[in-house]
Amino acid sequence: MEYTPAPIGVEVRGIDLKDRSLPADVIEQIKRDVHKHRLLIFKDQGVVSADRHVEISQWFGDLESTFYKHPRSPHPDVFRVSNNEMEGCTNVGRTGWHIDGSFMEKPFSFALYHMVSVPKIGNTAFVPLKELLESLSPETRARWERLWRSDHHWQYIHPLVYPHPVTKQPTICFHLGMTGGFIWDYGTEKEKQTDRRETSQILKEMYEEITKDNNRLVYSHKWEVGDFIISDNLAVGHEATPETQLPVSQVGLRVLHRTTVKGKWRPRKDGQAEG
Ligand SMILES: O=C(O)CCC(=O)C(=O)O
Ligand SMILES: [Fe+2]
Repeated sequence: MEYTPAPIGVEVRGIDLKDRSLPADVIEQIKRDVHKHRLLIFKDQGVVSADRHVEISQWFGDLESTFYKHPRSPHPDVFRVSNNEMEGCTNVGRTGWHIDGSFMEKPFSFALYHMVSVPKIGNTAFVPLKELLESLSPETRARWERLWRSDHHWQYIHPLVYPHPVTKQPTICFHLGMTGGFIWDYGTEKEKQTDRRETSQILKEMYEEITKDNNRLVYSHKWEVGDFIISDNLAVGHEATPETQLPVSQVGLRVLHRTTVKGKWRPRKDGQAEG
């Protein structure tokens, strides 16, 4: 296996994920390195079958699927995303920057993406969340550290900023398009919920911080045939760029297969890796 640094994460060459006899130590290295690099971009993988995609995903734990099962989905645990609604779910990841499963008690730990039909354009954009936090002014960082966030159904309230349960690096649990609101200083006597106006101001501020200085922090991945990406979902934000929705007549068919690995941890301020 050879690693070449990418703007976030690494490109990986010299390994065939389709090979069912990969040695256990190689698999262990991949599992370690996805936390270390956060995005492993495997090149030249050809077409990875849905069954194999699921098997690779299971190296990381049990799978969990919360999405709409499109009739063309090749496996119950494979989310099929497309620019043609006959082929897969459209408009996925277009409501704003997010991590997958931010609305759950335990957001997904990993997401694995494979573009089985590559369009001319239609990038997925990624942002490293530790670097995002480190790029904030001390005042903004201090404000974000005081915020807790709820999903759009007000089911789970998570700290916005917390230590990643495995790497202990600071990270963010968020979804700019599916947030019910924020609570300042949750659990203290200063606790105060944001109203709709303040909620949208905070979401706008987060958007501006992610995309500031002409997207300095953003890595926009241009998909090539054979790309297979494993991401440490808790450490990296992402969004589907607007071009992902361009019609087949203009950019060709786009079909993305995605799996998600069940989260093991509730985000916690104290970084304890437990329920
Ligand atoms: O279509 C894409 O590029 C990404 C969509 C997305 O957010 C996801 O699959 O989780
Ligand atoms: Fe997503």
